[in-house]
Amino acid sequence: KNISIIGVPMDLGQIRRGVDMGPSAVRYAGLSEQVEELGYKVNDKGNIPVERPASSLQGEGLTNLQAIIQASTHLAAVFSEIKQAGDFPLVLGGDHSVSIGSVAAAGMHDENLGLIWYDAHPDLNTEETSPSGNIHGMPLAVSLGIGNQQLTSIGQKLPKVKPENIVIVGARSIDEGEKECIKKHGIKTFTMHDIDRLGMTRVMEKTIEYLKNKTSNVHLSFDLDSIDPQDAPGVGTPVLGGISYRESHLAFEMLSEADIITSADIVEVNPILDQKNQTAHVAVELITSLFGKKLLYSPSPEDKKI
Ligand code: DIR
Ligand code: MN
Ligand code: MN
Ligand code: MN
Repeated sequence: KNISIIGVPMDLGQIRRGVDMGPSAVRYAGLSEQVEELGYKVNDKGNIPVERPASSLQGEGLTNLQAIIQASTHLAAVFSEIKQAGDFPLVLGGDHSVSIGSVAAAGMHDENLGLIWYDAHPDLNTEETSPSGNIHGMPLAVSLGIGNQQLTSIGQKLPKVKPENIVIVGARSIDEGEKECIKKHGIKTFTMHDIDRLGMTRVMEKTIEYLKNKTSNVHLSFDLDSIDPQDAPGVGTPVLGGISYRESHLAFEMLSEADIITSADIVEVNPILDQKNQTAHVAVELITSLFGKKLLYSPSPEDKKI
């Protein structure tokens, strides 16, 4: 019933500065206070140190590779300690490359880890397919054991998650290599088209049903660019036509009712690109829904797995 927060002030997985201030922005929006209000004990473990290389060699393969390996290895160790203590790890990015470390650690504690990738992008690129060389476009591939070997062997050498235990929700900007990867590995993907057609209720029912019986731990990797830029403008790579704030509330409330999520990342919040910290506020609001906040009666954490 305890939530442990770890900040990862890392902006090395992409080129826009400011996302390293994501952990501060989300804390300032009241994360601990709001989660405590629901009855949880919150333990904020502060930030992981992130070394910034003197020069980031953009255009030379994987940008900032060594620094990202270092931070990810550190994050995986802290995440793992939290899991061992039986607590819920909540990681504050940073760009989405931080999920390399969290999924690596979550996967060490469960060979049948489930993973929900709530994002405008599937993040399934490799050095070969990436249009940018930015590692934040690769963490889901890395978690599957695909791509740079130094990245895929963080934590342990095995893939951290099986393709049949992954669900992508909200995708609408998908590179050619990523399309092939989704097809090749049969990764369950609900694009914006599916959300439009089926509605978020059906999409989440299907997601929960797909994961519930074959996994016991499910990690939620929540990239704020999944949300429509009108509701969440403070992100480095906004994509029009996203999931609305209301749809996301519904989605996270349904995940809470199903009681399947056992760890999460909140990534890509960039306060420099934001309007009055709106994106961090949206992140905090949605996370409280994930932890059981209801408009009328919220269940006590004692009644829940997490
Ligand atoms: C793009 C952008 N697919 C890339 N990826 C982003 O650079 O690989 N992921 N923004 O969140
Ligand atoms: Mn992402
Ligand atoms: Mn994204
Ligand atoms: Mn709500």
